[in-house]
Amino acid sequence: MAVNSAELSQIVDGLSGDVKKISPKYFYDERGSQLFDEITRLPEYYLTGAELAIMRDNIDEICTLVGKRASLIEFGSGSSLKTRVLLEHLSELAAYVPVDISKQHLYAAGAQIRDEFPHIDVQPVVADFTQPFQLPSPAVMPVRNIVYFPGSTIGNFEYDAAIELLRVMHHEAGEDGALLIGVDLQKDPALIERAYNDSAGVTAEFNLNMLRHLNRDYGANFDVTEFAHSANYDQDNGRVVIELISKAKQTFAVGNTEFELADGEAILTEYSHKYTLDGFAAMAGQAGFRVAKVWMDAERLFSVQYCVRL
Ligand code: AVJ
Repeated sequence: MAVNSAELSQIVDGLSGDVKKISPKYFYDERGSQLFDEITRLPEYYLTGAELAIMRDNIDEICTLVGKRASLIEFGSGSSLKTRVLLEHLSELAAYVPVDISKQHLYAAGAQIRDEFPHIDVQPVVADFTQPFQLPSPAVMPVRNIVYFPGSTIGNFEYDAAIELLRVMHHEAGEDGALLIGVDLQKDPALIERAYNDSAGVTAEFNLNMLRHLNRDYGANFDVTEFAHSANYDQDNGRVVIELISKAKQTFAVGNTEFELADGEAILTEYSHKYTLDGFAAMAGQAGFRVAKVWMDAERLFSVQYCVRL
């Protein structure tokens, strides 16, 4: 496979600063996507179960807010159960528009949705959803656009980038549009940390797999056995900090660029932000949204929020 040079320089840049980091997007090769699926089924990973329960328990009210003949625009390729709950219950949907940068992943997921829901007009869009993109024109003219962003994936973005992404959503929602978004909530740090340090070690595998991905597809030479998984909740900043910790002083290369790591030095691979209701509302407000409705599970672990334009 030819190395994508824009991505390669992104990786080298991230490793060249004071704090070494690699974007979480490099978790998701084929094995990484499988491991993430496994994570969503772990007993400690409360997010997926809580969000699915919220969707099921409130689906009638959600459908009433979305209304008839909406176009559902999912940011991400949408192979999840949560999406299926929505598609099963929304009536007279004008179109379902999953948006993802990975064409292969998107088309495979799209074909499966078409199979399961033959009456739905599925219109996949290959695009980097952090930048504005062109929406398709379905046969049925949509009454409104509903942007769907489940999973608390917003948590991967730092404050400014999250607002920027919410602004793209605001733009794609258009005049009478809205945003339906999954948002993980701040809670007992021990509970959060357990979700990212599961006893079966799947999250550790997921984190380490990023190095194998870089070795295979980006000409890196990481010795994976020389790294350890680490995930700590930083309560002051309301985020889980996920890192790969070097077990020794070592060197590695990515393409032609060499790097040094001290014993115990970290490579940051992911932030997973957790929000208060007020904190998320303020952020949404910065992007032109008003939170019109919040649904939560009984334990208030997770939220699904319906945001309309200010
Ligand atoms: C896909 C970004 C929502 O932050 O919980 C899970 C990714 N990383 N375990 C999250 C993840 C480690 C996940 N998101």
